[in-house]
Amino acid sequence: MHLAIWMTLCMLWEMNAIGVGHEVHEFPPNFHFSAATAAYQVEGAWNTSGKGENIWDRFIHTHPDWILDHQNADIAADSYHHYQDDINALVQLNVSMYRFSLSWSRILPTGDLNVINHDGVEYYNALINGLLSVKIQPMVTLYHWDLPQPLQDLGGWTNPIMADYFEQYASVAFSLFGDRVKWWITFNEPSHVSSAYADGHQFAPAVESHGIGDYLATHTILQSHTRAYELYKKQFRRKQHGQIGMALFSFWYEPLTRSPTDIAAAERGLEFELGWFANPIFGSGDYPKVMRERVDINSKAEGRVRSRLPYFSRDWIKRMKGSCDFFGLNHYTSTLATTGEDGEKPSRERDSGVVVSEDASWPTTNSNWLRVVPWGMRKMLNYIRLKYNNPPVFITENGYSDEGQLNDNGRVEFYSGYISEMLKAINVDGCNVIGYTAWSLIDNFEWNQGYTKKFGLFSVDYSNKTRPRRAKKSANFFQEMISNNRVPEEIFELLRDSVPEENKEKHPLQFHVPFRLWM
Ligand code: PNW
Repeated sequence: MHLAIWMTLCMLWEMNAIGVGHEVHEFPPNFHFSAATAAYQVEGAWNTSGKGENIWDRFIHTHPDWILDHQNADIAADSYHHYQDDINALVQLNVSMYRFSLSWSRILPTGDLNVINHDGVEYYNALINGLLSVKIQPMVTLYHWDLPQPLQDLGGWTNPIMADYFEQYASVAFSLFGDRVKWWITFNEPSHVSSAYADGHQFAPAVESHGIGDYLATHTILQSHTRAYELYKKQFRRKQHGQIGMALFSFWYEPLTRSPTDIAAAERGLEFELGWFANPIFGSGDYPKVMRERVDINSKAEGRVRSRLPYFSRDWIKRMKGSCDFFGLNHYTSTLATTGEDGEKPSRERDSGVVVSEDASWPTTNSNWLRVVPWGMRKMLNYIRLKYNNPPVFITENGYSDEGQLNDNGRVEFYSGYISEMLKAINVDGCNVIGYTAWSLIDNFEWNQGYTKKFGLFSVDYSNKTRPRRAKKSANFFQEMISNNRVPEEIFELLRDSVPEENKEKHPLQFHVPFRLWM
């Protein structure tokens, strides 16, 4: 293109006069807004109407002391009986989608196909039909951490046989609900599922096998996902026209300093957390190269005869590559990265050679792992755009934790900041983000933190038997933002330059390629 024309176009772009056809603080056409929950965290009814026991039921009932407030989720927000109140809350929010998960053991109490629990199936039918009747699309997660206990008794995700069970469970879900469900997520945050086979009693099933159990679990999960994806493609897609993704969790890793070793540490941090799953699915089809090299070397040095990181056959690499229709991203926060040795021996943490820390200036929340770092969202999205060839990204979780007050200014600020940064990633940088999900619709059971951490746009009165839901200030903010299809300009203006100048070239995969959209 002629240089003069090119420069004029660049200028016009910067002035927002051309390009995407809408302003920087506006959402693109057909953007999806959603809010999320997960079965175990909200449903309750843990042993009623034929539901089987899962690993979280077992974990909590045998070790109440492993939960911060010694509470359980036997009743929780009782969505099993009050799902209509959840639907009403979604209507009030004005979202076009609801992300929830199926409880495997509510549908298949033994985990296997020998028993199909009619009441469980009817519960999800009623929820799905209720949503569709008010024009809300269901986005359904098949696995949000609640494995049927009988399958854990066989070794859970470290046993490759689980891929058979998962494929069969997925086939039941597609057959029963796929006529109405068009958005599927196979696994929620598989890195956390696998960590539960490494870190002992943090999460169910509380296996302690760091640097071994977690790598094995991931190996099975990736194959389970791929088999469900292939099954859908072969048997269901032509009729049902749905899409399948995975919801991957990642911190943004910011190099501690500009030194090449810190930049490399940040890259490794991302590869060992996000790339562990994203590289097999959206990249080369295999684990990240740096992971393969480091775990192989460490395993050898430990005198092992095989690498702790299992190998995929060439056939599996081919099958996994491209096995998602969209990239589900659960992003909450950032961390600083430097090179060093940390964590148990052996462990994924130690294999990564990354030592993380927090910047004391980043505002805290009620969860100690979660600090408010809105610009990390923009960097995260741009990293995915550049690393994995700009796939369609659906933000499947993003949210803020406090004590549950209705006047939740901290949450409003969090959402304004993160959503503004997402809009910059879309409208300025050209990231292909197609939807955004708030975690969570309602205050719920926060795993080993019990009810001490609240993420909801709506509060739940746990002292009342009917568990009434009440809109917080953030719910009203959301409702307005969606109705106006934009983040309020005054808020956006404040955040226009929220990436500190000195941070801008810290990472080699930095963004700012504003012309990609229309080239
Ligand atoms: C995610 N961490 O979990 C889950 O998908 C949700 O079920 C959960 O309620 C939500 O985020 C908020 O925590 C996480 O310690 C649990 O870094 C722990 C961490 C991150 C995410």
